Amino acid sequence: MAIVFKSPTGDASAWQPHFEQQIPEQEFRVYPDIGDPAEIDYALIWGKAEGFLKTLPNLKAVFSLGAGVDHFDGGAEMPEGVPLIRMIDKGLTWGMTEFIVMQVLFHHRDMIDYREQQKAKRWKHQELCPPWRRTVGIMGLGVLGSDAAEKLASLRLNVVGWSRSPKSLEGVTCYHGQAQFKEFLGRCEILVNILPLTDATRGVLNADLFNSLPKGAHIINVGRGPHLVDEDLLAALESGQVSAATLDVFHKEPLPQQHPFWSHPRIIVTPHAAADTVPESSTETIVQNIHRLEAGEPVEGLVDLDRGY
Ligand code: NDP
Ligand code: OXD
Repeated sequence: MAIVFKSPTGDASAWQPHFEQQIPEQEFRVYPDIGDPAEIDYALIWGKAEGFLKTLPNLKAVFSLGAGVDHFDGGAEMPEGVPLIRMIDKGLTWGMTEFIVMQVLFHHRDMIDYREQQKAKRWKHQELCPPWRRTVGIMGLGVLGSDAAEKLASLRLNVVGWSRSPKSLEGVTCYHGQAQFKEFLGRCEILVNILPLTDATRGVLNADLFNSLPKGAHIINVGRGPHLVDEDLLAALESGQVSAATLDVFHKEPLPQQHPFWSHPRIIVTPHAAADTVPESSTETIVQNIHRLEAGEPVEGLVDLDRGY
């Protein structure tokens, strides 16, 4: 019985001791040294699986090492009948909330202007906006978006959120579905995108969306690069419809050297660093799910491959 770890960026040695301690009956193997493929029960995957999963004849489940599962190409990588389970990890959730809160406050408190003013050695006090007069919108009220929304609401910001199905969150006005999308957007002075990348959400951050926001809105994209139509954002910044943006994710990562986002004065670029899965805490959730699977119980974070998240 063995678990195989495959990730182009993750450090297997950071995970191995936690698996060996928490589930010693499963040998921890690191791709490509997988031994006999027939002995592999579970796969821990980040990045493209590149056909590997279909070479494991007795695979019981696949665990994504991240919350996003877009790298599984809509399930094309998955062997028939094997469940795909996404990452739900308190370390990842709290890390994402930290990043979103930090960036929302950065935009709310005019830091992008102060950054430019400092470069020009200009002393100018921007007019303060009390938090209850600032509306922040969160697109995606799942595990990550809902935690961030509630924490932002606790700072007395006026928080609205949007999801596919109806939600009820303390201190947050919740909208759902296409029918309520425009009404939601019309309120968002700072808009955070934390949607999963699916056929339904690709390109959602486009000219039409920007034009539906209050003039001068700020954008924070921590979902995925292909949510954003890059040239539409540049045009919206040029016209002043969008005032500034924080971008953590990109169509191509690393962001190519010649990309205009790097040097744009109104864009903050971070290298897909908003939040990381924490091996220590996430091993616990994976192991709990393995025990649930073995007991025939429902798992947490089961991906609906038709829906794409
Ligand atoms: P969840 O599956 O828990 O939540 C997804 C949310 O998006 C749900 O509220 C869902 O609605 C909503 N949603 C999905 N499709 C639509 C749609 N078509 N219209 C409206 N709402 C929709 O995901 P997580 O919160 O765990 O993660 C979200 C994403 O964050 C990941 O997929 C990943 O891309 C990104 N991420 C980025 C990181 C970074 O470092 N930048 C780190 C980790 C994750 P409903 O609740 O109704 O299903
Ligand atoms: C994730 C990510 O999806 O880190 O977890 O992007």
